[in-house]
Amino acid sequence: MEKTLVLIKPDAVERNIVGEILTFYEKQNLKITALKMLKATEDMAHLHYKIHEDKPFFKDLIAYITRSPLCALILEGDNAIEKVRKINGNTDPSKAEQNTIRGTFAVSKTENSVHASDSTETAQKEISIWF
Ligand code: FUP
Repeated sequence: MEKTLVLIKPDAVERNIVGEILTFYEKQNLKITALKMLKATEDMAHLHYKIHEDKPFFKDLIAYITRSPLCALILEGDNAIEKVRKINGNTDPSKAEQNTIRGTFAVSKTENSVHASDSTETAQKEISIWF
């Protein structure tokens, strides 16, 4: 059984679509084993997005992720990391398939509704940031 860290980001919480997003995961047999809502601090945001600190979009990304509450969750299931990234869809909503979360809800490349870990190593690191 694999674990992954998911964030339901501020744009989604602001638009009252947390429940609809959780349903995407639950319907695919992923188990929610931890769930909390919080407002990300600058420190948490910097740790989480450290890999992007030199990118031109970094400042906007930090401002966005800290602007209002988000939901952090741990999902567990067979092949959870790959499965969840597939359910989330492409980072860029204009490239995301229609039946994915981002294809359905994302506003832009930055305000793209959800985050999910991309490896077991990242999942461990991200779980320790948010839980
Ligand atoms: P993903 O793994 O799909 O979340 O995508 P990336 O790791 O490539 O990007 C992480 C986050 O950086 C995205 F969720 C949003 C942000 N981002 C931008 O804001 N602008 C970009 O051009 C690319 C990524």
